[in-house]
Amino acid sequence: MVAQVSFRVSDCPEILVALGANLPRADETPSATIRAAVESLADEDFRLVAASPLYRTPCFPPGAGPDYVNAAAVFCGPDAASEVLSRLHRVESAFSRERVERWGSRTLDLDLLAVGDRVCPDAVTVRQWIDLPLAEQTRATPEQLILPHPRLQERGFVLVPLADVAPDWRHPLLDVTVREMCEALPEEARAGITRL
Ligand code: PH2
Ligand code: MG
Ligand code: MG
Repeated sequence: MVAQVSFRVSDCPEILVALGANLPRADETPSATIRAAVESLADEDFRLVAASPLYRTPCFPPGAGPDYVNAAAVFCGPDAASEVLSRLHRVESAFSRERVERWGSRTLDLDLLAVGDRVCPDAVTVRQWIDLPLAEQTRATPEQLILPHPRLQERGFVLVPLADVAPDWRHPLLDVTVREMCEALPEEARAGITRL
C-alpha cells in the first residue's frame, strides 16, 4: 500500500529571512539588489509567501558605514536548515558579496532568522547567544547555526520589515510575537528607519 501524500502550506516550515545591502553592486542600487535577490531565492521548492516593502535604515553600529536598505521575506521550503542556508549562501555569492569584515558593508547580506519554531542547536546554547553582552557580540561568532537568530529581538532594521510579513510568528524561547518585539523596541532602535 502506498501512503497518500498531500501537500499543504501548513506542512511547510515558515522560513524567515532578513535581507540587507549598503553597497551598490555593478550598476545596481542596493534596492534593486534586494528585489532581485528575493526573486532569485524563490522557486518551486522555496516558495515566496510574502516579501516586505524596502526600508532605508541607519547603519548599525552607528557610523560604521552607509545606510542600509533592509527587507524581510517569508518562504515555504525545505525542512533542513542546512539546505536553507546553502541556498542563501549561493544567492549571496551570486550577488558577489565578499565575506571580509564582520558587520562590514556589503552588496548583499541574507540572514536566516528562523525556520518555524525550530531551536538550534538547543535552548541552552541559543539563550547563551541571546544573553551575550554587546561588547562581546563584535568579537564572538557562533561556529554553528543558531536559530532563531540570536539578535533578532533587538534590531529595528530586522523587526520593522519582519512585522510586515510575519507579525504573528512567535519566538519559541522568548514567547513573544514579532509584533510584540517590534513594539517593545527602544526608540533609538527604530530611529531613522524609513519606508522607501
Ligand atoms: N547588517 C549588519 C550590520 N549592520 N545595519 C543595518 N542598518 N542593517 C543591516 O542589515 C546591518 C547593519 C551585519 O549584517
Ligand atoms: Mg549575514
Ligand atoms: Mg546581517
